[in-house]
Amino acid sequence: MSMNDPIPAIQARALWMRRTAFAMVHRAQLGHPGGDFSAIDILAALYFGVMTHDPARPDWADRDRFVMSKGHATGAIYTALCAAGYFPESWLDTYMGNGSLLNGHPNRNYVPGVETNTGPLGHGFPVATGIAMAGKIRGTSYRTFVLTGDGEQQEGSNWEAAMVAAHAKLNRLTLIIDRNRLQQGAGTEETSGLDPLDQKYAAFGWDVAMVDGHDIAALVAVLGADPGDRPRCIIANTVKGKGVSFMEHQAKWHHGVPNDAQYAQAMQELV
Ligand SMILES: Cc1ncc(C[n+]2csc(CCOP(=O)(O)OP(=O)(O)O)c2C)c(N)n1
Ligand SMILES: [Mg+2]
Repeated sequence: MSMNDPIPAIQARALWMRRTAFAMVHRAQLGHPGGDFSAIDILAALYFGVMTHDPARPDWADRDRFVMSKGHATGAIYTALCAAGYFPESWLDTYMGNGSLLNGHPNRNYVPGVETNTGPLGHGFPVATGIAMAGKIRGTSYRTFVLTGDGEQQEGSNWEAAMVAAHAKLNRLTLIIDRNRLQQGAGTEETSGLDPLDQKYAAFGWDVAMVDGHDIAALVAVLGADPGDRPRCIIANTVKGKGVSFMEHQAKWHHGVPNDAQYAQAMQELV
């Protein structure tokens, strides 16, 4: 089935995802909330406004595929899959606990809806390229979406995928880059600069678009647009920690976890 909820309904999903992801991180005292919050609007737009998928049939052959290449942001992918109905809410309470199916990085053998295991940065995009190539060879119509971090783009394997995807004209492949300008401990541009990312992908033969990564209507429009004849790269300008004042643009919230007072403050702001 195709999910195309109205924009306010998708915004409500994104709010629930932020609150729920932060509750999971608070309970577990583990996680990557900064990167969860920069990605959540993108995932909400994909799962509830763009992709054709059926939570009752995670292995349906014609489903659109989503690969969460920035696999550390499990608060984002698990809340999206749960909200869509891939698994019950009670699973979220077990996040990163002993024996939980919801590990710190997503495992396709445990979690319905996870397309491929991710966590080692630089792997998801090449795998998604293979998924898109298989679809093209078989003449199928599914689309493949993949989300990488921006720091993740420093891994060389991404550029091998970018070359082959353009060479093979994988027009049903869409790469989204979560351009929050921060990686684990510092800014991307002071670590190993990426700009001008748009010109780099254009030079590799990709269609390139820029979008405000927190504008759900704009995300649904650009992600849902007709694929055209080349692979598409969407640079989503985002804010790491988006939605919580003391977390926004702060590298320390990459894998920072809240104490009780910070958690309470965040819940007051996320309304
Ligand atoms: C190959 C590899 N090296 C290092 C790490 C540890 N690590 C996890 S997240 C991260 C920073 C990622 O930054 P970015 O891609 O910008 O993600 P975001 O800002 O969206 O959280 C690092 C270094 C990893 N998971 N994989
Ligand atoms: Mg980043």
